[in-house]
Amino acid sequence: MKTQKVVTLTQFISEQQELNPAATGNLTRIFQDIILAAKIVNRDVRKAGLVDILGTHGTTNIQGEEVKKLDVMANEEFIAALSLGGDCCAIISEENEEIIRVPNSNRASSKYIVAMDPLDGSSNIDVNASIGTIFSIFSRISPVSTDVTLEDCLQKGRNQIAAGYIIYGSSTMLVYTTGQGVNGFTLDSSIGEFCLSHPNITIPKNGSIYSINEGNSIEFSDALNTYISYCKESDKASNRPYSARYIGSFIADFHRNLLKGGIFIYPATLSSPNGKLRLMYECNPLAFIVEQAGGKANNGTTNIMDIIPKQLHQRVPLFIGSENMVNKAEEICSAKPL
Ligand code: P6P
Repeated sequence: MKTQKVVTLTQFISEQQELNPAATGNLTRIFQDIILAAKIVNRDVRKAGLVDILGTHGTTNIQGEEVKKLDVMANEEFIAALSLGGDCCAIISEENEEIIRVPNSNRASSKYIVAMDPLDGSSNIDVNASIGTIFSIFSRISPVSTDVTLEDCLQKGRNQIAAGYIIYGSSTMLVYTTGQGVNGFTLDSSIGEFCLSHPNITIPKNGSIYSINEGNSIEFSDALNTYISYCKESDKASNRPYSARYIGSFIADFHRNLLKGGIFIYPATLSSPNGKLRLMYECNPLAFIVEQAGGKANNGTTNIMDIIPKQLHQRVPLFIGSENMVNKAEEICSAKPL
């Protein structure tokens, strides 16, 4: 019987590094830091169901250790791994208001900045729905011998060197791009390795899934409600009516649509005119991934990765997924009212 060659994420990244003559190994080491933290967070997320046995957050467990909220724990694990690795000079995290400048990182190799949402969708943990970590990596602009500046951090998505996410679902997967396509790796806990399971992921140009919280439709623009009605019309030639799928965990909705085709929308609403999702560490990284997979991401009119950030935790409206579906949504949403 022909044995399938297992390619681990570590091997895959090393091979990618060898193909790039300019590579110095720093990015490879950053990925190793991320992989380590991902395995630790995965271990603790998998125990979340035992919280009544292990104690709820804010208490101490049977070992007398403080039980932390999982998103706090995840944040601490990724910051620790990236700080100890020595190749990251600064971290932007959804859990931290200010830039986390990594001390002693003025070494020549510490040129990378990581923006992350350490555990997105954490409110879904109690109901055992999939959650995820999202990360974006780019190079600092200022010289390594100086302190990292806000300008180093407020770079548009086009400047990303790499982006990825870990989804803690029925299996744990890490999906990433460095601009050479998108590849997915599934954690084999029996050997403690992420193994290549989804090579060269591409998103179908068309899909039949739309993902939006229609509970907020009273606050949507008339044009967006027109698009939602379009999704519900019967037209076999365009696979309509589409199926509504909305888990309330961005990573889970995005990952399903990436593999099957579809559109995810978190739009501007009357109470949240900039939507809910964050540009730097939710929208930009997944826009990079979806575009590398042949899809599209905009704020309704402008490509997400062309938006110049003004604040670290800036929110933007988001339309992301199959190219033709995002284009159709843009066409209907930007049509002049009759
Ligand atoms: P709503 C989770 O809290 C999150 O940040 C995303 O993961 C998810 O897509 C969105 O919020 C859900 O928001 O307003 O529909 O509950």
